[in-house]
Amino acid sequence: MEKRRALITGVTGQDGSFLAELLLSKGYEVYGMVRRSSTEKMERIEHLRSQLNLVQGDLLDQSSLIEALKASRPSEVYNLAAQSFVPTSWNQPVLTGEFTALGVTRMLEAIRKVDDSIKFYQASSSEMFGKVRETPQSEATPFYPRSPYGVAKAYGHFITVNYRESYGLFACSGILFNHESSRRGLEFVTRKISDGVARIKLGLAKELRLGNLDARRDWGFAGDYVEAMWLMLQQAKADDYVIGTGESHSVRDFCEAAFSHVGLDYKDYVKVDKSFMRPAEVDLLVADSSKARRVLGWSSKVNFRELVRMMVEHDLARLKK
Ligand code: NAP
Ligand code: G4F
Repeated sequence: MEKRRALITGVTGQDGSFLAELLLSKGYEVYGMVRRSSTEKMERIEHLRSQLNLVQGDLLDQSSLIEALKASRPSEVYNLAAQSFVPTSWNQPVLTGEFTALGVTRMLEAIRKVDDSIKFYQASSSEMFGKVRETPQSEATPFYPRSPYGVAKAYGHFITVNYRESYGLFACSGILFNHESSRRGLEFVTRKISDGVARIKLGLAKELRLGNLDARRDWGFAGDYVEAMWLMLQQAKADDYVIGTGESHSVRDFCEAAFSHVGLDYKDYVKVDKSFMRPAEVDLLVADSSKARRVLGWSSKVNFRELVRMMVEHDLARLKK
C-alpha cells in the first residue's frame, strides 16, 4: 500500500520538528517546506534529514506553494509556518500580516487549485483571545487580539473557517496555547529563562533581564501538542479545537521553578527591564480544552514542573558542552 504523504510548512521550527517525528513514526512520507536561506537552519531537524523530503517554498510566493503541493502530492498539509514572535510583530507589522495572515490564504488557494481533497491544518493561537473576554477560553470565546501577530492569526483562523464553509475544504484550525520544549527559540520567555538559569548556574552570566513577570500563560509541552494537530485531521468532520493544559502560571512562577531546580532563588538574579515590556500585553491565558478531550481523546501529559525541569536540564547539558 502507498504511504500516506504529508506536507509541513515551518518544518524547521519547534513544532515542525516534533510533528515530523510524529508523522514519521506513524509511517507517513513526510515533506517539509523550507525557504531559501544563505545559511543552514536545520538544527531542529538534523536528526531527521535522511528521512525527510525537503521542498523549497515561501508563504510570500503563491507559485512556490503550488509547486510544493505538486511535488509532494500530500493528503494532509500542516501550515505551521509564520512570523511567530509577538514582539517582532510590532516592529514588522506588514511582514507579519503577509506571512501569518495572507500566507494562509495563499496556501488555501494553492490547495483549491492543486487538489481540494487535501486536509488542511492551520496553526492558530491563543494570542487571538488577547484581552480575554472570559476565563477559561474555549472555542466559543470571542477574540480580542492585542498584537499585530494576534490580529494576523485571527485572520488566518477565520479564512480557514471561511474556506471550509465556502468551498467544503477539510480545513481545521487548532487554537493552541503556549507550548514549549528544549527546541523553543531562545527569545521566548520560557527558553530565555531556562537558558539564563543554566548560564548563571555555570558561572557564564550574573543576571537575567526580563519584562513583565506577572503575565500568566497556559504552558504545555510541544511534543504533546503535535499529537492534537494530527488527531484533528483524522476526524470524520473538520472543526476547530482549543488545545492547552487548563493550568495557568505566571512568568514569575516559571522563574521560581527554574531557579529553584538548580538550588537558586530567582529574586537574587532576575532584573526587570522595561525594554522587554510590550505596547499591549496579554495578561492571562488559560485553556478550556474539554472539546478536544471529548472529541479527540486528547489531553496534555507533561505537567508544568516536568516541563521546567526538562528545559533547564537540557540547557545545563548543552552549555556544559
Ligand atoms: P517557530 O519555531 O518560530 O517556527 C516558525 C517556522 O515558520 C520556521 O520553520 C520558519 O522558517 C517558518 N517560516 C517563517 N516565515 C516563513 C515564510 N515566509 N515561508 C515559509 N516558512 C516560513 O514557531 P513554532 O513555535 O514552531 O510555532 C509553529 C506555528 O504555531 C506558528 O505558526 C506559530 O505562530 C503557531 N503557534 C505557536 C504556539 C507556541 O506556543 N509555540 C502557540 C500557538 C500557535 P525559518 O526556519 O526559515 O525561519
Ligand atoms: O514567551 P513569549 O514571548 O510568548 P507569547 O507572547 O505568549 O507568544 C507565544 O505563544 C503564543 C500562544 O499564545 C504563540 F501564538 C506565539 O507564536 C508564541 O509562541 O511571552 C510570554 C509572556 C508575555 O506575556 C511576555 O510579556 O512572557 C512575558 N515576558 C516577560 N519577560 C517576556 C519577557 N517575553 C519574552 N519573550 N521575553 C522577556 O524577556
